[in-house]
Amino acid sequence: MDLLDVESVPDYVASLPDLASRVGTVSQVREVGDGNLNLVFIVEGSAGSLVLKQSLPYVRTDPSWPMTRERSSREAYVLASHQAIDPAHVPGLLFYDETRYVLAIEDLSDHRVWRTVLNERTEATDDDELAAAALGEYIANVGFGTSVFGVGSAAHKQAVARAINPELCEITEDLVLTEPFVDHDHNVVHPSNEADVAELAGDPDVKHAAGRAKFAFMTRAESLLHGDLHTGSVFVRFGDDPSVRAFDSEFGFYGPLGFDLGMLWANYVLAAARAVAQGQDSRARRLLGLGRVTWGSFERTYRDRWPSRQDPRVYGDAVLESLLTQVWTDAVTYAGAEVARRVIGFAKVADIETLPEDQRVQAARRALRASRVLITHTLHGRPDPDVLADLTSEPLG
Ligand code: SR1
Ligand code: MG
Repeated sequence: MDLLDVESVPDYVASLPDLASRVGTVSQVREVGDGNLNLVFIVEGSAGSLVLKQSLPYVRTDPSWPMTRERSSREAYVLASHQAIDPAHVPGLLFYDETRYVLAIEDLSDHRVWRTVLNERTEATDDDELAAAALGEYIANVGFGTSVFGVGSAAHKQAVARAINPELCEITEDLVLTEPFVDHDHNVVHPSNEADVAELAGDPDVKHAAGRAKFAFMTRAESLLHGDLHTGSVFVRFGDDPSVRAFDSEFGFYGPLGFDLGMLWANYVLAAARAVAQGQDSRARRLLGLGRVTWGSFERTYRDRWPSRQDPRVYGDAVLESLLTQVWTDAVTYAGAEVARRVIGFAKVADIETLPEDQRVQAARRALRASRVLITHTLHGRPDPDVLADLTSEPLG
């Protein structure tokens, strides 16, 4: 096995002239991977620093689960494509080693993972609105820029073929869009939340909406998505020189544009569920309002780009309006599914899991009820733009 470790990283860097000149003499290597899948090393040296990310052939948190290492190639492709369109909102890709599945990425150690920051907070702050707005810009920029509107027919078809990611898409199809709504070994909740899960999974509208969302995910190749855009996939640096970067795009593929928005909204809901459980009601309302902030900047950015679209002959303004309605509708539904799976399924979130037991049960209940509202919301008519306005006001049984 060619896996890197802290001892072998200095020789690896030295063997690659571009990386060696960027780092100089290696002084420190730290393995900092804390996700479900990969090894991540921060490499510091006399001339600078970088990050090496190497895929393992299995799920890091469950080594009995094999996982294709080709996901690194997919991440390199998505990162390079998004970097070409919106370099301000992704880390720089410095190099990709396709034989050892290693990405060399700009070191963003002066940033922090947004989820960690959110979980530490006790007070609302404008910083979170800043991050939410930046991500709306990112989703719109890359969503438009990789679509038929951005690149035209032939280039879009070639890119759809180039970016297929069947194994990781199947994980999302299973973990996000199927398992939370059926009986599955991955589903584990606190006994006090079992009735909440039964309420959600027992609603035929929930299963109907999940099925429609899964079908759209599997068939609608609209834009090159990040594919896993939760708050743990976002680096933030606040203060005088703010910066917001979406990283970890190994789940990227061409799919429905509303998916990335929905993943993000869901994680705002989870952060809000935590805040309510901690008695931070007004902060929770601000967190729920982040959905609208992200949508607002997404819509503004997308509308700004629309005049530059390819083939305006039939892609007129009426198409833009119905497209935006479709994206909103999809996003609300995907948000519902993502909330459910983060509470019920294999990949839970620290927002809920790190709470004391009684708060955890309350937060999970709140989140599952929000999930049901979100996922079924668009089944029977036009989506209500205020669906995310105040899920906190619902009393808990
Ligand atoms: C087996 S991978 C589980 C989850 O981790 C990733 O970050 C994705 O969210 C995936 O669903
Ligand atoms: Mg990840």
